[in-house]
Amino acid sequence: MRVVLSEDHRAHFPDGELYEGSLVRPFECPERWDHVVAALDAAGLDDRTAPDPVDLDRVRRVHDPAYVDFLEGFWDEWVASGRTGDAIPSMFPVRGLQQDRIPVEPEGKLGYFALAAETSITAGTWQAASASAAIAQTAQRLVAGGEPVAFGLCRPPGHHASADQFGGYCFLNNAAVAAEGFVADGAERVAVLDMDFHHGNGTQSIFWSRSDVLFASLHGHPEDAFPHFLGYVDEVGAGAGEGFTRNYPMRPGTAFDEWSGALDEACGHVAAHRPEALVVSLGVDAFEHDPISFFKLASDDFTVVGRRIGALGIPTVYVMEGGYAVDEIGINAVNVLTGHVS
Ligand code: SP5
Ligand code: ZN
Repeated sequence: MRVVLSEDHRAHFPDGELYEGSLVRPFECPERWDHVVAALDAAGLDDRTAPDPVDLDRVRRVHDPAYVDFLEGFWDEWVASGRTGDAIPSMFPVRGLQQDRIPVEPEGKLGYFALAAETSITAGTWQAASASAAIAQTAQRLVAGGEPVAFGLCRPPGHHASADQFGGYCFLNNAAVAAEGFVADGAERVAVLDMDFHHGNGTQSIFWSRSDVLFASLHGHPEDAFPHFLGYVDEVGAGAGEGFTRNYPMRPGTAFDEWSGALDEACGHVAAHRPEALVVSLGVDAFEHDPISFFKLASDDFTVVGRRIGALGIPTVYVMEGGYAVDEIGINAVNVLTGHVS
């Protein structure tokens, strides 16, 4: 299996994450990447490729140009305005406020493009986020070129990022970039299967009104879990996209027997779509010991997940998303990959 990865991710590591009233060391940390690489090594998955330079024209097919410009240039604006600490959003264009003017003042601009306050922008955020999108693009290109499966070791993750908002540790939506890459290359039908513990609100919103890209997500119920405001079962898409979004919210304590039933249903929808390519948002925070999540999947269960997805027989790009039990993130992610090809 081809693996695409880059050291550029290290450029993004905020000083703190706003968590339950404190600034804590971010759960989404660079060692996550190291543990995945170590597990890839141990499994003999050593066919490694560096990403090609990011193709921003293709990124702009799923993200607003003004948002891409914001991500690229904001740190310099922040510093030029006299700020010295990481850029933490704190005020948002919520109900009753205007959404049709982009503030010029950096604190306003930051909040305009943010959906959560736990995610900061730092000096290296654009370097890491654009490299992460480039990894997804390169993995997509490999599969479009005939590879049956490729793994993009993306960091930072992407599935919470919408067309014009960052948050949930995400900046550019790597899965959406990969899926749209297949469309740009001529695919008529693509599917995104999101197995991260958290609902992929960004990916869902990007493809909400479209029938060509099916989106299916398994996640903690929004009544119980981040991102709180999306991911209910009655969200099925709109207009031409009606029926092409499928959500499987599950309750605290959900173990593999129930979770795998939802996976089977989601895979049924994926197969019925007859996609030419599949993108998997590979979060492994459904793991039983994840520090911020509440499902009960064991490490061995992830092998079964990969086998189930591999059995679809669809050319597949895996992109790394969440997973915060750092010591086990590698084995859990690699179990999915080895399951896929077994
Ligand atoms: C990509 C990804 O997995 N992003 C997740 C972002 C979650 N950020 C907010 C976390 C808030 C967690 N609250 C859980 C309380 C458990 N005691
Ligand atoms: Zn997650």
